[in-house]
Amino acid sequence: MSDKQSVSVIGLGSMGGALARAFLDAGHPTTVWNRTAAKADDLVAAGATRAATAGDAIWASDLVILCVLDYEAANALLEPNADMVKDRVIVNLTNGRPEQARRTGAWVTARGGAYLDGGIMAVPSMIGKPGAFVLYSGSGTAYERYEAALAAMAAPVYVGEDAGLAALNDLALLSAMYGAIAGARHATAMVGPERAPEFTTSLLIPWLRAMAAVLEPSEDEESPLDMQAVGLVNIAQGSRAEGVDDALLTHLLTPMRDIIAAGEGAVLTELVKEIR
Ligand code: FVH
Repeated sequence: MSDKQSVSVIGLGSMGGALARAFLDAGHPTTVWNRTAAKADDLVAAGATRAATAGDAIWASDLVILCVLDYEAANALLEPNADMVKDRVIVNLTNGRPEQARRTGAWVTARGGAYLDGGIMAVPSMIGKPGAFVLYSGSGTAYERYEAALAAMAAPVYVGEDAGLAALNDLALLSAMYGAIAGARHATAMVGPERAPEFTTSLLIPWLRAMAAVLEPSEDEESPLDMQAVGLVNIAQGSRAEGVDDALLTHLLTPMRDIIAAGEGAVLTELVKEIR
């Protein structure tokens, strides 16, 4: 008999499978269910209990983790099982928008359950390891009760009672990630495929790590916008010279122009004309 809380994991894709494995590894009695049943086989061989239906999985544990493709799938799994949700803590780690989280949260709460929405800030191979974290929002009482169990997956970070807050923060962080990755891909395209691997390891990764520090709020203006505009134009023109599309950068000139229009607009307007 384990003294760890029982948990059910519904959805055993790349991420859900990793989450279920982390609970098993941490010693939690774990019940699993997936639409395509075969995806549960390895977990069952490792000690998980297979539920015959999603409803059985919800019924099996007080703590229920839901991790499927989208909210349409998540809601379609919950709604036919409305009677099972009472007294359960539903932790929905499916990616979605704040209003979707609030709607599903209200639905669960209206049926006597507690709801936590989550945003997983990790890829499956990071689950159960340092560096991974999951944002949670919704019932503070449920969060406090299950915080230790949730830590089996990744470091838990609670962002507030409004169920939509985890999704909001998740989408904002993902936006930063996609912007950074797009910029990094642009950079490797500029140096070309031959130099890209060495460039990535010895220059790009250390540079991005170091530059994360400039995101810290600061009163100092070390890098005036006008100077940055000149730099951006040079990057865009340098990209073109290497045969790399510059659209990723030129669209940044428009908000920059708007921001400095009052003071140093004249210089920037000329630069923007030059690049367009
Ligand atoms: N993998 C990642 O890198 C990211 C990291 C951050 C968080 N995301 C989100 O996690 C959710 C699940 O993603 P996933 O990686 O597990 O995705 P898949 O491997 O494609 O598995 C999808 C699971 O969803 C099940 N499913 C889809 N539609 C339905 C449905 N109508 N009814 C029941 N289940 C459904 C699917 O079942 P099956 O195809 O195996 O039968 C998988 O279990 C997602 O929100 C990411 O944004 C992952």
